[in-house]
Amino acid sequence: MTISSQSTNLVRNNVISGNFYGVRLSGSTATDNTIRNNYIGTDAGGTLDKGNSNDGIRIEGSPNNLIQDNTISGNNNDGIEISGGATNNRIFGNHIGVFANGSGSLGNSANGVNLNTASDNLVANDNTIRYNGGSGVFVSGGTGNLISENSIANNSIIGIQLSSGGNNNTPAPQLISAENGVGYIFITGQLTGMLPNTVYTLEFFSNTAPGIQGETYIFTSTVTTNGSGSASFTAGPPVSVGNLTPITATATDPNNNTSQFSGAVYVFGEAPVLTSTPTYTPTMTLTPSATSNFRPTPTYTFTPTNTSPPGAATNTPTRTPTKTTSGSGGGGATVTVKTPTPSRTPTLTFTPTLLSQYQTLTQLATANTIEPTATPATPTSTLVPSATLVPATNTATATVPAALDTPDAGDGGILDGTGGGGEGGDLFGQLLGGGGFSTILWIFIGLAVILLVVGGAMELMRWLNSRAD
Ligand SMILES: [Ca+2]
Ligand SMILES: [Ca+2]
Repeated sequence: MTISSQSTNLVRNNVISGNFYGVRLSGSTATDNTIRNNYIGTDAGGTLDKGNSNDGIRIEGSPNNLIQDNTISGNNNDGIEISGGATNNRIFGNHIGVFANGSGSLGNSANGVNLNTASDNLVANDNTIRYNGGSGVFVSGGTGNLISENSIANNSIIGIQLSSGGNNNTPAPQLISAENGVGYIFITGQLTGMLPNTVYTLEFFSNTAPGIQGETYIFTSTVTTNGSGSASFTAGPPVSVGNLTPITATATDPNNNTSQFSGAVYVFGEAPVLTSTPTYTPTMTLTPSATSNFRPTPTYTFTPTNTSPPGAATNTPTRTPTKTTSGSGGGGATVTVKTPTPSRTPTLTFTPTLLSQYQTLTQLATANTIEPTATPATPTSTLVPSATLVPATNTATATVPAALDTPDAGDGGILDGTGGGGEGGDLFGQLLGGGGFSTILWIFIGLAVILLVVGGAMELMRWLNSRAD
């Protein structure tokens, strides 16, 4: 079938097989045609190779056409070739190189899609491009061809091949690692040789087999290059895949120049469990304002900033702010500062007064004055010093003179050395020692008797001598 220089045709629900080209659009005025839901190169069951002997669909310089939801398999050249500078053609949701049901190998002999000096076309939105004899998508010479969110695998060369400046030969990302997390994979990589200071869209794919292809689209993120056209990136696609799953990626610049697929990295091991670490910025507000005799309860507000890596679960901060106040008072005493809680909330009461019709406006205003009936509670905070004063221990010893002997009822006050009724003894007894008094007394008495006897004897002898004269 050839549509030459004709527009707005609809080719739908046909089996177009066994021809030279399946469908051929030719000329710049062959625009706005739609080719939808046809089997091109297969049998009516969509599983047998009844390929056209050249391309399944060939567009030669014709812009703005839509190729959607077709099965284009088994053709003996490219599945689709767009050439001659054709622009703005859209290739959406086709099965290229597989059975009509999307699985099974029924490749076209050359590329799945061949963008041959064609620019600004779209190969996007869930095309399946597999088992073709060349590359999945071959871009040669044109630019701005967006290749996005397709399933591209099992093609004989590579998934996306840029040639002859196609898509400006945008370099593929370089994946460095992919680790398995819980419900996500953690990918690191870098861009080099890209446009400086440019935002690139990264698309990530998982694969069931190694290769430079992209079988299952899983994630999109963006990264901005520096002034040297380089950037490092991390990504955390929230998907679960098995260990050793090959991961690949593409990069697309803002002008829709999509790169080739990167080489694969293999998901390995288990990434650390990513937990967010919220950063708290505490602020304290006092409502109402504190006064000299009223200290309101502080109200704390925490503003969390989640710093989770991409793909990690977002934690909800649950921390309850606390406040600890301590300090010291004068003299080293420890002071506990108590924060009061207002025990009463001022309320307003309003008691309307029934007015007579003769009251003035002034009276009316006075009668309806709203007065608060409660006042803020007396503050309950006190400064409680816990230090106590401990008197010093007095260690001086006083010398107390002994009491003089005093008369007592036991001995009538005589200085006889004996105590009366528990007295320790009179002065005479004390000087002499109470225990030796009677012995000394008796010595005196003995001496006196001796003196008396001697004296008497001398007087007797004098008398006897005088008689003898
Ligand atoms: Ca064939
Ligand atoms: Ca071709």
